[in-house]
Amino acid sequence: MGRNLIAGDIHCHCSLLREALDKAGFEPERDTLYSVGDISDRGPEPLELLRFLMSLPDYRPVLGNHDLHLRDYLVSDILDGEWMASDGGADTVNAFIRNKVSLSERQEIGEWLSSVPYVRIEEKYIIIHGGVPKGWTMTELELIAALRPRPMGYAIAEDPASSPLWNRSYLQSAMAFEHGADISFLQPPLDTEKRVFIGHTPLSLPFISDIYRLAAVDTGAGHGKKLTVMDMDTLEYWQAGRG
Ligand SMILES: [Mn+2]
Repeated sequence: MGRNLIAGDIHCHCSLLREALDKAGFEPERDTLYSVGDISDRGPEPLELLRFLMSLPDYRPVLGNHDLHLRDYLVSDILDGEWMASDGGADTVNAFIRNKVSLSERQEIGEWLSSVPYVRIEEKYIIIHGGVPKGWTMTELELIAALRPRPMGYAIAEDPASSPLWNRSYLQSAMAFEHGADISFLQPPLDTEKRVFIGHTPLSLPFISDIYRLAAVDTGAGHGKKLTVMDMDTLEYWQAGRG
């Protein structure tokens, strides 16, 4: 049996990912790699990263908010203004143009991104980009896990299906609890034995809460800091990058 590893928000840092995976002793033919979303934007190697991830025998991502923008560009030619101006979209789009990515590869990547779920629920793990929205139970998460993003999914900004990609309240509650807040004032832990893995919120170190069954693994690779790869069972982790 191979190991199950999960990467934090990669943000086009293919070299950092490969360095962290090397440190972890990742064996692509044996191990499974998960990621918490936001593979897109901000980093230097968008095409290299997409090609590497799509070549892995067992890669299991979820969508991040940045990935929805890239997917909408590749599938529907939607160039969201805010994404282009301030979220790294312009560099990502330029990389596709500069690298003369063929129409067929562009379609292939778009279709592949369209197959990536918002939420992934497995026997021992739940993987979500942002977190569990307030008031949501396993029932809502299971419904969203069965959905695939609709065409122009990002353009429908109020689409409740995308709210787990943006949520931060679950992490904030878990952190407040670990700092001594009374749990009765906080968003309660999800009623599950599964471990919840999230990204989206850059932290200086991975954050673990046993009460919330939570592991937050974004350590800011998209902001010039570190990329974390974590063993999903032992919670041991390896990092690459500065910061
Ligand atoms: Mn994000």
